[in-house]
Amino acid sequence: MENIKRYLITSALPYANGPIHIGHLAGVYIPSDIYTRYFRLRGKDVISICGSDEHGVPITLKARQEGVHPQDIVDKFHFLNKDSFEKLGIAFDIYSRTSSEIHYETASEFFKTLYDKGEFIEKTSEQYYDKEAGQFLADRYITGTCPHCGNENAYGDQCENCGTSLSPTELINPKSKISGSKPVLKNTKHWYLPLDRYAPFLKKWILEDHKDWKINVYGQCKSWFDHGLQPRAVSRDLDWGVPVPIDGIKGKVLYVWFDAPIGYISATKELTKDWEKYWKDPETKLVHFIGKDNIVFHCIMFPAMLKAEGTYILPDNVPANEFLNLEGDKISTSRNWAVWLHEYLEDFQGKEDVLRYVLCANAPETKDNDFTWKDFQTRNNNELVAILGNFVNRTLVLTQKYFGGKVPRITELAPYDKKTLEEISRIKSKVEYSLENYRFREALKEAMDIARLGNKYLADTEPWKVIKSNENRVKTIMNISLQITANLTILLEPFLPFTSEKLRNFINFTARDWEFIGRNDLLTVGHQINKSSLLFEKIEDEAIEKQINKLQETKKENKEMEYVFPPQKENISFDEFTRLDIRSGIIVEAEKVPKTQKLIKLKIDTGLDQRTVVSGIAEFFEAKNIIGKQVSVVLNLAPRTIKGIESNGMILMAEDPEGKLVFVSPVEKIRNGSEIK
Ligand code: B3M
Ligand code: ZN
Repeated sequence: MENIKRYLITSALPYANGPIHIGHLAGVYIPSDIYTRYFRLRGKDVISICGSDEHGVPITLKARQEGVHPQDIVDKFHFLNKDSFEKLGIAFDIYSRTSSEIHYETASEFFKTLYDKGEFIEKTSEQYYDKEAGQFLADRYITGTCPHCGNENAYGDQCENCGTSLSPTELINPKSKISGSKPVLKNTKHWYLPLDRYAPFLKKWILEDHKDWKINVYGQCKSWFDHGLQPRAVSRDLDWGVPVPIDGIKGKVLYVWFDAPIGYISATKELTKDWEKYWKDPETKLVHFIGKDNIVFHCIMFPAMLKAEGTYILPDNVPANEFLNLEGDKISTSRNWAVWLHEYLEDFQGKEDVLRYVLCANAPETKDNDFTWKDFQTRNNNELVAILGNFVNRTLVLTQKYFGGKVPRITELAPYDKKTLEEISRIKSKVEYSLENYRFREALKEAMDIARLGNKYLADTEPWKVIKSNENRVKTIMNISLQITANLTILLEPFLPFTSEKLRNFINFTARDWEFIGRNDLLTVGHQINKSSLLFEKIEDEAIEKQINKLQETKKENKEMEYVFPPQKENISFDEFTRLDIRSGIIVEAEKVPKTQKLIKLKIDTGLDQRTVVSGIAEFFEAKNIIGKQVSVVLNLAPRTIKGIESNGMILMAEDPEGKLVFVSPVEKIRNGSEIK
């Protein structure tokens, strides 16, 4: 750790228009928290910055849909997300928000500095304007037909059907999402950050000076350079956001991706009066934790802004993760296809570290990965319970049983004992290397190797057998096992802070200094450990089935929502309708038609007669269960022979998108033969 005096760690500011889900956690917040906790344990000067990203079109759209003010939306999710992060042990030093006053001041000042330095290009261009709503339309406020695939619900910036990125003027039959009217093109002035002007600097800074960046990040930046950087608008025609701080300018705000990264700076200002030490001293190491969809903003746009402003440091690394999927499908807020953190905390109280463990072990560090509830259960039961929990439990129980909970004295160290103790330091170095290179999955696995080491040591030395013949030997074995346990409390803290705390209480141990790892005298002879309980409990199938059923329900709801009902048929005249003769009737007999899946032969009392009707409802109804049911019957349908049976008429059924059939019948009992019209 060359001349680094302090660490400034930022985590992507989640949009305050929805809850936090496991994709956010695996991609950004768990790696960031592990990294922060590690350097804190090493006694470094570390600050971890996060907060809500509260501007941007999605928030205004959601507010409009819900008929509330954007501030109501961001207030709801700012506090929900802040609370959820705290409960998961994500230890930010501050969780601020970009609707704060200090952010408005900081972002406005930042913009003004660049504006006064003449860093922006001013450009007037034609943009869609909604005359009815009296406002310009941001890309997401315009829908129309995609010129590439004909999707009629393409957005002004992208067609989600074929993935093509679009500009609003490419849309066929553009419509405003605000008033539904056809927008008109109108001139409007905006300010642009000339990214092309900073390309030479950015290319050298990344492609030459940061070859150490993760390949997925480095590769994406390279492709942006290969395509050539273009000036990027830093203002928008919106009324929700940081107003453009130029005299006489109204109804324009800073583009959300200009103001949000400045949120890191304003949050730091809010946290400490020494904020400039962190943001302007080259001996600060700045690391941005983000998801891959934010790479261009954190590696190109924000560094260009910082460079143009001239007094800030640039990030040392941006270890972006890829995406986490859920049960084989993309996580999606709009389709409610997610495991929401606040719901997890409700359903799995006391199991915060299980989620931290699984999401770290499965983190999409170099490629997209998949979260399944089965894997969640397996890792808890086969790793946390069976390895870590088992080792700790045996160590503590045997120490209580044989030595009344007091740390026994080592009498004589065998070569195997020495080798085991030496292994701890070797593992510690590997964990350090992995953590400092943002390889958190690897670091966690290596940290768990200490629990594997302890488990193997106990299995090999079998103190429960040796106690009968050689108590002194068992004293040595249990002392070493307790030292391993004490090492684990420090080593695991970055990953599993709740478990580490619990374990420290079990062994009545308070040290939290990373440098202590590797020592075999952390617990002195005679030290009294406390009563303990199980570190982890098995997760049973029903807990997992409940979650999987919840997702199945969501899938079904999505299918229903996504289902496009067939359009209305052509109009018919009233005379045509009156030619239909529909009566109320009762099913008096019903029997399945042999050798068919779907058919039931019905005898219906229509009030005029008793007639046979063959109906394709056998997949939904047992013949015997529908006898006596009141139905609506079309009498004057020309007779048809179905499977050799003459069917005279048809009963009315309703069919839903999944093909489920239900009877259509007058809600009250009524005489057979009553006309339905
Ligand atoms: N609000 C996160 C996202 O794209 C975005 C990050 C801002 S960090 C300055 O979901
Ligand atoms: Zn398309």
